[in-house]
Amino acid sequence: MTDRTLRVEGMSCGHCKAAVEEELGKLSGVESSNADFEKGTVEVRYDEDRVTTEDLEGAIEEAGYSVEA
Ligand SMILES: [Cu+2]
Repeated sequence: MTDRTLRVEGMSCGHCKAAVEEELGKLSGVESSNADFEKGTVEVRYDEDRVTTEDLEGAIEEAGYSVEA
C-alpha cells in the first residue's frame, strides 16, 4: 500500500470532504481516504499496482475539485 497526500483546491465544508472521499472510494484499489477541507489536502492509501496518481486526480476532478501539482 502507498500513502500519498494530495493538495486539493476548492473544498470548503464537510460536504466537499465527503464528495472527494466518496469519489476516491469508487476506485477499486483505494483502501482509504481522508480529506481535510481546512488544510486543502486529502490523504489516500491505495494499491500502486491498481491505481495511478492520474486515477486519483481524475476522481477528485470528477467530484468537482482540482488537484494542485
Ligand atoms: Cu463544501
